[in-house]
This record gives sequence, structure tokens and C-alpha cells, in this order.
Amino acid sequence: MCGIVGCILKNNEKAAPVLLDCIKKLEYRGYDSVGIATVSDKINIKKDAGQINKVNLELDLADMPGNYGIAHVRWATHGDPNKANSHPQVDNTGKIAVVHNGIIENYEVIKKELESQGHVFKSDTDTEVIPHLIEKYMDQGMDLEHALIETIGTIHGAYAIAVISLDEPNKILATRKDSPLIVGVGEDQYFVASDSPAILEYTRNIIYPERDEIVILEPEGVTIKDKQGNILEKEIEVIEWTPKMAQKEGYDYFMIKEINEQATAVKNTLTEKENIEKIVEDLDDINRICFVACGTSYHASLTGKYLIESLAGIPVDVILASEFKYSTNTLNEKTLVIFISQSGETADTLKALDIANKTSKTLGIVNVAGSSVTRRANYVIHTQAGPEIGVAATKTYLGQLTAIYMLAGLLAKNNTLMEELDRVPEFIEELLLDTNSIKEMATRYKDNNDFYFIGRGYSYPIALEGALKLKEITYIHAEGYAAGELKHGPLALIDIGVPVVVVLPPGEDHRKTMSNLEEVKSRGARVIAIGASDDAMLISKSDDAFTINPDVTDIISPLVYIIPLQMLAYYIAIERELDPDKPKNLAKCVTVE
Ligand code: F1P
Repeated sequence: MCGIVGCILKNNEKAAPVLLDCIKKLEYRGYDSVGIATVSDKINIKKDAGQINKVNLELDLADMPGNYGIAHVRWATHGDPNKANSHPQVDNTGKIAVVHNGIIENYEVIKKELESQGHVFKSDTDTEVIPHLIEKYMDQGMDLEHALIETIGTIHGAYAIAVISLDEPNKILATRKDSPLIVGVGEDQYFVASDSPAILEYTRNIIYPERDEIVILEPEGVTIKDKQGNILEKEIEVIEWTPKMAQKEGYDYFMIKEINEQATAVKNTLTEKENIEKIVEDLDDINRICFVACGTSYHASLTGKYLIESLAGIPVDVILASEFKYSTNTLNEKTLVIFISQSGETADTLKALDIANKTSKTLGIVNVAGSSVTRRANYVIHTQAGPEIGVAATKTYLGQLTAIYMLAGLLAKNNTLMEELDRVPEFIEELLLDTNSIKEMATRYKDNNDFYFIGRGYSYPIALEGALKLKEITYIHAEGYAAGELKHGPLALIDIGVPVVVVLPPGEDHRKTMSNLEEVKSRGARVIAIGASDDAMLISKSDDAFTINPDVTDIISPLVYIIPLQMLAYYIAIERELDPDKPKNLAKCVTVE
């Protein structure tokens, strides 16, 4: 949610083209507006509402003087997405410019007070108080560093901030609390950014600043201090992701590239087995598991409940991160609380993690190395899906499922599951070889207004996730239901021509779900079935079918059967001429509660 970048280059190279390039890589974090500020003999600012390509055509964002500057993409929280509310935000004099990701909770009180002291505000943003506060403290005689320290002592909330001041040239200051920020240490070029894909092209040497540490970028290098002014020795970590991994590589959109990378995501995540073995050994005394997550990660958690309860016999709860604080009374030291998050920065998830850390053992299943969940959880499993840029999670979901399956298999000492898991990449590759039928289906269903997805057991979370993908990127109303629940309400919504996607792998419940298929069909629904290629009954009863290798058993079906549903959503979005990578109102990294 919002992305920030700052960069300082040596040798008088122009920073604006680099800032533009970096901020483009963060567009998945927000696309309500974009802005860049650089410093020459004055602070130059270009900014406007809209996606980067549109604003760039109007303003030529790379054409700005100065060898350092800051940039921002916005996901609006306070104030409409218009030019005035775009970042960078400046002080009264226009000498201080700030980009910010997060929310300043006490901005109204601060704004009133500053206004009474003569400060004039030009936007509706919470962010604007930051440059004004820095101005106020500098007017009192502080240097930029101390004015920033004073400012973060005044504001409450979440922030990653980068700031420049004309009065202290050749310097970018940055700091963070509860919003992500990384520091990139290149050769003669230094960066701060919300996330590593922004700067992979320039450096893979990353420092992770902690809460309220002050980062100072200068042409000579990077200094990180604590609030008392002590210089800190920070470790530089080399990130494994390469620039190529964060590019479209010939695909039209990141989402379809990422869907096609899912066999690799599973294969790579399987390499976490040794790490998971050690975690399981260490956790031999737990008697309950609690999954905590949001969105797609929540759906992965639901699959975890089915698996772990049935295979390992350990009771499992699955709780939405935003609801977690209402369920904490029963946690104790024998509870393992598992936090699943592709970004590792979801605000609700982090809040819940802090609560759980007080009573229980915590495990993070996370895709972004170095992210906050990885730093705060007792144990970490990294899903090895590589950078995911499309806002709607696809390959990270497969990575999460793979990690959960390994965890379940090892907790239950179930070798058969582990062997089945090894075959999953092969099944996915086979499925991806021919997806034309899904493309064709998209042309037939693109104008429908409502979709229902049903499944039973392991297929229930698949139905939920299929519905979520469809609503996220096509804006079609879609609901997922447990197949058995249909007759308890949703059946009333089924009418002539309403599409119902039935997720129906082979298995002991096949007959029951088949009856549910018949029920919707007899009420006029158009049935899209996802099932095994040797399931003649399913194929004959459905209006459209996508079939999968019959060796994919019910238990591992979540890892394979979700793929046609991701593709259906993708191709319907394309048919509706929507950008599947940037669904409206959403962002990849949800850093507000
Ligand atoms: C949760 C999530 C994603 C979704 C989107 C917004 O994020 O809901 O599942 O696809 O990207 O955030 P996380 O906690 O898994 O990072």
C-alpha cells in the first residue's frame, strides 16, 4: 500500500530516470497517483493522479535535473486520488519534500496545531503534516536529522518515510515504523525503497532497518543511526531474487507469467523440507495449531486445517488476522500459531503476530525474505515462489500450499503424502500445456454478473479461492460455498443461466458433490466442472468442463485444481479489457489495518 523510493547517485548522474524505473516496479503497491521530487538549485516536483504510464506521458517524469530524489506511488487512504493529494508532499517553503507509506493516526490534531501556528496545508492527506513538522523543528534550529527524529516522536501510526531538504543538499533521510523499508547498497548509488523489486536492477545488497532507525543516504555511502545518534553496524544481506525474475519476460501481464511459474514455485518450495523437518522436531510438544492470515493466504490456511487435522490429528483453527485479537484467550505455550503471508508485511497479520508472540510459539510462512513477519516470528518457512508482482496472489498461494503440505506430512510422518507432493510439479506442467478451453470459456462467460463456486472437503477452499480470484480481477460478483451448504440458502440464488463452477476431483465424496451439481443444473445453472479426465459422468453432466490428470488425488487436488480457476479469472479479465495485474482499489501489500 503506497510505495516509496529514494536514490542518490554519484557523479552528477540524473536521478529521475532511475527513480521512475524503480517506482514503476512498485506500482503493484498502489496506482492512484505517482510523483517524483529531485533536487537541483531547487526542489523539482512532478506528480499527478493516475497510473504511471498515463502520468508519464503527460509530464515526462524522467526529465528532471538533480542526482538525487524521492518517488512515490499512492494507494489512497486520506484524501481523494487527485494531484494535490499525490506525494511528494511539501512544507510551506517548498524546501522540504516527503514521501510516505502508512497512516498518521493523529494527523488531525497536529494539523490543527500547525495551522494555528501559520502553516498552510494544501492537501487532504495525513502525510502533509510530516514536512510541516520537519519545517517547524528546523525553524527551531534543528538539523534535518534531529527534525526527523522529533517528527517521528510527534506522529503516531505506521510510516516509512523518505525526506529531502534544500537546506541540507546531497542527502536523503529515511525511517520506518510498521511499514516496510529496505536500503539498497549499490556501487556509487544508494537507495531506500518499500520493497526489493524496486531496486533489483541496481543492487541486490540489502540492509533491513529496524523501527525508528534513521537511514542517511549520501553520495559517499549509507549511514544508519539509532535515535540517540549512535552509528549502527548493520548486516548487508544479498537477496537471491534477480532482476529478470521481476520482469514480464514476454508475457502480456505478470499474472499470467506467475500462473505459468507455479510448477517451479512448488519445486523450489519443496527444497524447504530440511528446514521444516528441524522446525517439526523442535515443536514436538504442541497440542494445537492456529493459522492466522488474510485473503488468499487465509484460503491456504483452510486447506491446512483439513490436512493437519485429518493426517496429524492435531486440532487446528483458522482465524482471519483482523479478527485474531478476539480469539486469544485460549492460546498457551503449547499452541503453535502459524502466520501465512506472501508479503510478510500485512498490517493485520503483524498485529496478530505481536499478540501471539506473548503466549505461544509462532511460525511465519512467507514469500518475501527479510519482511517483517520473517523478523518477528520464532520460526520461518520461506515459500520459494520468487517475486510476485500481480496483485492477485497465484504462485505464492501454491508456494504456501506446498509449505503447508510438507508441514502436515512431516507432523503426521506421512511419507505417502510427501511422495505425492513430489509429483505435483509434473501435474501442473501437464495442465499448463493446454489451457485453450479455459480461454474459450472466458469468451462465453465474460458478460455474466454472478458466479458461484462449490466444492466439498479439500475442494471447499479451492471454491473460495476461485471465487476470490474472479471478483478481485474481473469485478464480477462471485461466491464460494461448501457444496453441502447450497441447500441452506444459496440455492435460492440459482436461476436459468447462472454459472456454477463445481470443483470435483475423484475421491470418496465424489457422488455427494455430483448430486449438488445435479441440483443446480435442474434449476437452470450453467455448470462449469473441474474434474478428472476419466470422469465421463462429470463431463457429460456439465456445460463446460476442464479436465485434469486422474492421478491427481483428492488430497493433493488443491495444488492443481486451483490453476484452471486462476486462468478463468485471468482470461475473463482480459475479455473485459481489464488490467489483471492492477485490480481497482486493491494493493499487493496491505500495510493498513
Ligand atoms: C493478503 C492479500 C493477498 C491478495 C492481495 C492483498 O496478503 O489478501 O492474498 O492477493 O495481494 O493481500 P498477504 O498477507 O498474503 O501478503
